[in-house]
Amino acid sequence: MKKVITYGSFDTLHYGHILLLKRARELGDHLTVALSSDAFNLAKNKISHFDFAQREALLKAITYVDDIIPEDTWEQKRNDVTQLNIDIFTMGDDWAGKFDFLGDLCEVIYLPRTPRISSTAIKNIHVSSLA
Ligand code: C2G
Repeated sequence: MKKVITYGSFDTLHYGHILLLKRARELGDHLTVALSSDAFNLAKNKISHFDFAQREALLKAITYVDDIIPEDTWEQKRNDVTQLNIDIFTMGDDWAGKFDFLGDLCEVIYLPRTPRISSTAIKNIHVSSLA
């Protein structure tokens, strides 16, 4: 069984995330998502709109996601890949090159990021414009 892992906050879940998760799952037979904890989001200078439990509940509803673990630190990736017997590490290509150091443990694949959609853009949509 080819195991895939990916990391992120997945705040205000949107189709860019869904496409990423779909493509990640299609790289193998099993996809683990390491979901950023609220504390780690702060370490990334991000305040997520939804807390970990809410973001986790949304991810659990996605057929492409087989397992979810917390992401608490930048440094946990090597241990995760080893402990979970991961074959492929994948991220959107806005991270291209940043995780090549995992290349001795597993395949590292960067997937095309979906343009024009982001959690930040969604959070900036003013309620009035939705009226
Ligand atoms: N993504 C995408 N297209 C978008 C937005 C995001 O493909 N329009 C991808 C990102 O490239 C990332 C994943 O969706 O692979 C999750 O995005 P974020 O939640 O923004 O993750 P990020 O804050 O980049 O956290 O240790 C790694 C970090 O936890 C990554």
